[in-house]
Amino acid sequence: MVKINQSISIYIFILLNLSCLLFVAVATTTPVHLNSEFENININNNNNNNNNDNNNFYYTYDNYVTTQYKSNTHPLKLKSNSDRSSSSSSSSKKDKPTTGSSSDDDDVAIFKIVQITDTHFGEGEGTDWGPEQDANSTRVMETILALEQPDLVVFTGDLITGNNIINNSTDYWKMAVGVAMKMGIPWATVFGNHDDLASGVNGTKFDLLEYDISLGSYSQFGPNNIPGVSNYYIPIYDKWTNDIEVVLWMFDSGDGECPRFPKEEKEKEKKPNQNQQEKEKVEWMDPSRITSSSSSDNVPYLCNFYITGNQVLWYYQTAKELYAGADNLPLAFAYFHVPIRQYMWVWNQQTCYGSNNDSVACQAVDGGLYYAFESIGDVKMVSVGHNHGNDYCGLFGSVELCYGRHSGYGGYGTWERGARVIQVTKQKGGPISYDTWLTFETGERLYHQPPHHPDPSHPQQSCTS
Ligand SMILES: *[C@@H]1O[C@H](CO)[C@@H](O)[C@H](O)[C@H]1NC(C)=O
Ligand SMILES: *[C@@H]1O[C@H](CO)[C@@H](O)[C@H](O)[C@H]1NC(C)=O
Ligand SMILES: *[C@@H]1O[C@H](CO)[C@@H](O)[C@H](O)[C@H]1NC(C)=O
Ligand SMILES: *[C@@H]1O[C@H](CO)[C@@H](O)[C@H](O)[C@H]1NC(C)=O
Ligand SMILES: CC(=O)N[C@H]1CO[C@H](CO)[C@@H](O)[C@@H]1O
Repeated sequence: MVKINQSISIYIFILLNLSCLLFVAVATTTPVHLNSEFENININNNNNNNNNDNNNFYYTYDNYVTTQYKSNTHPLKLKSNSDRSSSSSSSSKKDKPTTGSSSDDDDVAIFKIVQITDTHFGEGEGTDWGPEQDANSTRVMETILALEQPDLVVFTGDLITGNNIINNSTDYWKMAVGVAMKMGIPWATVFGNHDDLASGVNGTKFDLLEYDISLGSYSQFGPNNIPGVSNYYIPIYDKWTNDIEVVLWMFDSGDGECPRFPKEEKEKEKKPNQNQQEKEKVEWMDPSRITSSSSSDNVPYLCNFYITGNQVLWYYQTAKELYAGADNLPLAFAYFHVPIRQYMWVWNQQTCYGSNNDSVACQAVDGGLYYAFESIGDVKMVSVGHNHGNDYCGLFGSVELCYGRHSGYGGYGTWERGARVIQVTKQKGGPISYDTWLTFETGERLYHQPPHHPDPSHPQQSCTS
């Protein structure tokens, strides 16, 4: 690993906090090189005898894209009730609240997403309570997915507790996504901080994503040269025009282990009392240490401990390209695991809806994602996991920041398990809108979460860890 010295770390920190300014630069200059995190990192150094850290390398995201793993490409589309009843006889209309009041089933199309978060399968491997806990999490998903019959399930991280798993991470991964898989419901995943900490084989993020894709998911490998692995987007198409109506932006919020390092390798790198400064750096990965079975893919992935400026730049540029020439921006949502710090600010400053029974354990550094959302203007709602006691939504600027609902019996907390649902509704030729609610394992739905007004005497000052 290349050591980034402290002065450079501070420099990086300052640059990242100037991300607003960087976006102004992004908007006005081409080509774009946001290289601050990668200065003094020599990407092509496979030769250990030539360990020169001082070659500047300008790293742009569009150099390398992993293509050998074929995600599910069957297009996801908004569907009308008649599309549903012809494809599935069990789907009952009364379970699907619609915002439209159209008398014609074919004039309204809907897309429903259930967010499952923090199931923590495998937490109790080798215990007597572990299998029961996992069976409980499976039951929660079975209940909620049978009730909601969504068009997509998004898993927002901590599907497994990798750090407690000895050998078979992929088996637990399959338990997590298996309910959706068995029910024939499309699914996609992003990583949390516990998904890649397993010992032994098949436990790295790279392995898990490869496995997830092999099972038929809509997950994708992000570009190889931006930090993290699960950085991608999913387009959802209009039923009538085939235009992209909805975009889901998926981000790898990092932490845990590095994408391709098994735990044993990474343990050697860990220092006691890893301080904030060290956490803020982006680490280099030496391809010679990759032990994944997929090491034929010759470009490494980088570690990350938050959503970095380069991931933000990837979003910004990809969105610009995707939307170039479009009359209207699609409606977009973003999913990731660890909240950005605007979650803390929105609870401090705005009336929010729902509970904050944890503090907000937000990302230690702001890579500028929120400002990029505002700048592009497509993302109207973000939903995360990570803090099991939190399920609130609050409007910060023009972006609704929401938590999902702890879905698993794994992980801390005994708050009633549930899931957040987002339902998009479009009238034929008309506007598109969305609703969100919580559905619990009891089958109850909560459409209007209780308001919480800001308490200026007790603001949360910084992200808890
Ligand atoms: C499993 O769920 C049942 C019913 O909610 C509960 O009583 C039990 O304690 C749970 N067991 C574990 C290990 O989570
Ligand atoms: C894990 O795998 C290793 C090597 O394949 C094996 O020696 C060990 O017995 C396994 N442990 C468990 C708990 O299955
Ligand atoms: C690792 O994954 C491969 C391919 O998915 C599988 O054949 C193998 O059994 C897995 N190994 C373990 C120990 O789970
Ligand atoms: C994973 O391995 C452990 C230890 O061998 C075993 O007890 C457990 O049943 C396995 N889990 C699955 C899902 O196969
Ligand atoms: C167990 C617990 O602390 N519950 C609280 C969670 O947050 C809601 C909303 O702020 C409170 O009403 C609960 O008492």
